[in-house]
Amino acid sequence: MHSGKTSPFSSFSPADRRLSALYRHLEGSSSIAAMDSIAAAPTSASSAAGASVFDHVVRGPEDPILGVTVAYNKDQSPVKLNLGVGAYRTEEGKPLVLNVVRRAEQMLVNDNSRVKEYLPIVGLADFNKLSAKLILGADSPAIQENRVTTVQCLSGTGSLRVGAEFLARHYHEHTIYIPQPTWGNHPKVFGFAGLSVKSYRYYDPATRGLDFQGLLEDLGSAPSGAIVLLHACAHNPTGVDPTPQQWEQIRQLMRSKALLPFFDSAYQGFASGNLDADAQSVRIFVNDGGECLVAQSYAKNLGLYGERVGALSIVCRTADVAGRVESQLKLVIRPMYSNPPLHGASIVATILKDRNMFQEWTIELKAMADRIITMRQKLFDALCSRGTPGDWSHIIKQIGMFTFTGLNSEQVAFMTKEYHIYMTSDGRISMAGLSSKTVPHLADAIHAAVKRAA
Ligand code: KET
Repeated sequence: MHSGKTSPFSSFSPADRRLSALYRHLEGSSSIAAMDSIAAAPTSASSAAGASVFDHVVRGPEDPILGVTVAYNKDQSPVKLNLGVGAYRTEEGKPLVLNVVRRAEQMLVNDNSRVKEYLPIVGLADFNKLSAKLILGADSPAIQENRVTTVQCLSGTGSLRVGAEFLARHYHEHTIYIPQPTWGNHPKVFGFAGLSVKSYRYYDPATRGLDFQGLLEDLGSAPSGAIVLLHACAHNPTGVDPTPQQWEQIRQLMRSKALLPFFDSAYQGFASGNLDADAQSVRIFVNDGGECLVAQSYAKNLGLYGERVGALSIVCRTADVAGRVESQLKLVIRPMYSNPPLHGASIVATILKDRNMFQEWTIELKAMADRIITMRQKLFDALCSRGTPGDWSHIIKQIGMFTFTGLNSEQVAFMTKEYHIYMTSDGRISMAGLSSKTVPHLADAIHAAVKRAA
């Protein structure tokens, strides 16, 4: 929870408001180092010839997630293992391009009628329609009533950011509640957009499960109208999701207090292997007729990481409101990046619009989800067979791409130094980066780290 202290930024330009919001969020947190590099001011104008006008710039820290890959790439060890970033690897440890994606790309390349003109500001129309259908369901009343506006954005992150910028400009309440813990980029995405970031209790380290009581209490005492960030499924980093009954209770509480849901859907299909099942949380909120925002990413479920394909949908009360909201989203997007890239969205639209290709995708997606589940079992078994102290059943209970191991930052540092295993310092491991061959190495490392501390 954050205190109400005032920030050092006293003027009111939009840039200052953003810095101020970010300052309030970072204050007292370990990310304060990041702030240093923003707040440092030049001590004097560079007068000497050759001195850089950027001499005052302080080196910023590496990103807590993407920086793990930077460190991994520098390691020369043949046994090194990257379990940091959430990126799917095959049993051979290689990145995977889905067959259905290769097929779609081939079709696009062979189609000589295709040109490279700019897309509209809101992106590819087909892609937007199909993305809304994918997350809300083909029979969604909100879609049928034309009260959803969808804009193509730069993957999940860009969709969150565009949504945040829109809310900062056009929504009356500027406080957003994010789960504790959450994806490390959330506070920065929302803070830099000018929103004030607070957290709600989510994970209970004692049970390694949901702190449902804490969640209800914190959302129950949030100011009416506040924005609430919800992970649609496969919560990152904990792998802990509310049950359908708990979702229903969250919905009732949020609607009774007019809290605005902002769903982050980065793992649709990865939690259960089923696209519809993983969209249930969003659908129960949309089916009650209320409003919400949804950021979708195709990075993981279609393996389109570097293509940066995603969508922001805003579900409104009426078609008229949705039309006006879209007109304002265009004004947010145009000065940011003008319009989104064509290739990735064309791949997605090609697959979503063809029944056979869609079917092929669901099979490949299920195979990825199943391989991750198999890795959970193998790691759990490997720790049991080593007699590693502690209860490791959370490895098989948690869902999605990650296991939140409960290992502390010292144990993680030990595993990196002695075993060349790379992961985020909060003890999260990407199960998608693991293979049958590398499970024993990871289990040895965890075993040694735990025994060492005992
Ligand atoms: N939301 C969540 C919850 C999330 O885990 C990620 C990515 C994103 C959004 C953004 O994904 P995009 O590539 O912009 O579509 N998470 C992984 C990668 C990263 O940190 O960028 C990760 O946690 O490893």
